[in-house]
Amino acid sequence: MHIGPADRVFVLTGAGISAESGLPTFRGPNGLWRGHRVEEVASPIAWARDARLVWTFYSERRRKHRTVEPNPGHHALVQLEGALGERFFLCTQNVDRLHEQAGSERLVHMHGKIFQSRCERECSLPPFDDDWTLEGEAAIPRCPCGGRIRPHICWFGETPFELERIFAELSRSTIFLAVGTSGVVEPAASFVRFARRNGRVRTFYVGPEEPANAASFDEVFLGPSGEVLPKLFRVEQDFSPAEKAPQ
Ligand code: BJW
Repeated sequence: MHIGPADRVFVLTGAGISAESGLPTFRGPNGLWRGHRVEEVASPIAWARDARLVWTFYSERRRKHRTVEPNPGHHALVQLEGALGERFFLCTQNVDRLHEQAGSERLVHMHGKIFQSRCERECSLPPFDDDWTLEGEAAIPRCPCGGRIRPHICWFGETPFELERIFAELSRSTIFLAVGTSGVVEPAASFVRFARRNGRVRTFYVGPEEPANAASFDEVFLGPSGEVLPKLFRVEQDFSPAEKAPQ
């Protein structure tokens, strides 16, 4: 993929980029959790019905997420950010912290972060860092206002985070790259079509199989992102006059 001096790159990542680090995807062969689809444990309805089940799901994941490390796919995006600076933007649907662990900085988590919690009520308590896990018969912690503490995660039916910034970055991008996402969960699945509205954008997908929205991509690179991404980018640098050799 050629990236020129005037290009701005928007990268959307999904669960697939973390698969090679040992985190299961949602809709793959190991996607069910104790027989539940993600929709059944990641929704306000699930929380209202059985908050302990929801916390059991997120507690298991917190324990697992403490042990995983970034893979070459995450590192390739850090290298690209290093080459492009503010012309690079990364939007992840993932709640893991592997992009940060690899060194990504221009990054937003549109579905939240596994190691953050907040009050279930819209009280004055802001989201906070938290690695509490539900053990045995322990009670779910409560906020000073009396509400129960819940994971700071965007569940089905809730509005994703940072959408204003995401759409602003999409509007000015000239390259849209999606990595390891099945293209079925909205609004992320429509970002590629939104990016295409500016007419001059090139769109790419990386993953082992075609996503549901494959028709919206100019090119699909089939393969695991840890193998494809490190070889994918060819960045043309814009040398300023000061850096050119003296005449
Ligand atoms: C590899 C690989 C390797 C494997 N290398 N790749 C229209 C119709 C019907 C319903 C809706 C609709 N519009 C909106 C909705 C509702 C809903 C929705 O989309 N439902 C669909 C399922 C139909 N959306 C919402 O409710 C969202 N909110 C919303 O729309 O608010 C309204 C609004 C919109 C815009 C503005 C204002 C308001 C919220 C969605 C919340 C999603 N939450 C979850 C769980 C919480 C996070 C967590 O606990 O971790 O987020 S669901 C789950 O899916 C998780 C993921 O981030 C998300 C996406 O999954 P992803 O990443 O695509 O994973 P998989 O497993 O599906 O795919 C993995 C891919 O990796 C596969 O393709 C593999 O091939 C690939 N892969 N190995 C590279 N080595």
